[in-house]
Amino acid sequence: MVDSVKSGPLPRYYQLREIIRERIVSGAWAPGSLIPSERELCARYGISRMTARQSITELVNEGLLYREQGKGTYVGRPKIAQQLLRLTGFTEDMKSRNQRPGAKVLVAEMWPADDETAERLRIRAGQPVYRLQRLRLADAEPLALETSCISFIGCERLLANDLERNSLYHLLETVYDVPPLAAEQEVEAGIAAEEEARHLQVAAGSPVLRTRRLTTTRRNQPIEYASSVYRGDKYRFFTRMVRDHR
Ligand code: 16G
Repeated sequence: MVDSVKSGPLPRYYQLREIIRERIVSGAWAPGSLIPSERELCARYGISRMTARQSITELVNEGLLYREQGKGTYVGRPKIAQQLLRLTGFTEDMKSRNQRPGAKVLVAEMWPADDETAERLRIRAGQPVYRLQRLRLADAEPLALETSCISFIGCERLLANDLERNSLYHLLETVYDVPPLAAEQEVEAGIAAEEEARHLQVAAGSPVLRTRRLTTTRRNQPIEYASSVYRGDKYRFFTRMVRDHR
């Protein structure tokens, strides 16, 4: 392991950056731990403050480190990658990561669909849909706020289900015979509004990822239109693309 910064063809900031990266990747510096201050790094490696700052800034930009005002610089936690290859629900995603899925129901009601929801679900505006808003947790930590509008004949029976302890997708599949089979999803960047921030336990204005998902069942029939807000510091979306043969 290289542990000193030398003069030579490699810029000093680059050498220090790679030393720090190695500490993180090898696990010597654990996620969430405080790293040495710029001053300590300068003394330890005989480099200037500017050089130390540049190395840290680059790793902050990569997401490997994060700064906390007035406290210092910490090792980042790896983000949760939601794959966009198979249609899965939150419970399934968390179980496959060996994390404990959780939900807090904020709203569960029959709600007259607004124009956008009605259009996506191919129903008339004002027609009642089952509307569920949940705070989703992984190992008791808040990760996302999800609002799902569900529409199928008899969807009001969902009012009797406990959606804190049950997976919505599992119920749709096993109890209601409207299995989620496919979905279209879009993701965009945003910032947390005050109430969203309060639920997600981040500062208002923090970066979030906003998603919209239209889920269909057999015969391409729409059953769910969901809009969700994911913590930008916890989530990334992952997809895989293959180029057409031409
Ligand atoms: C996912 C879906 C959400 C769905 C939920 C079901 C997105 C953007 N959202 O989080 O639409 O309602 O899973 O989860 O991915 P459950 O089966 O655990 O209740």
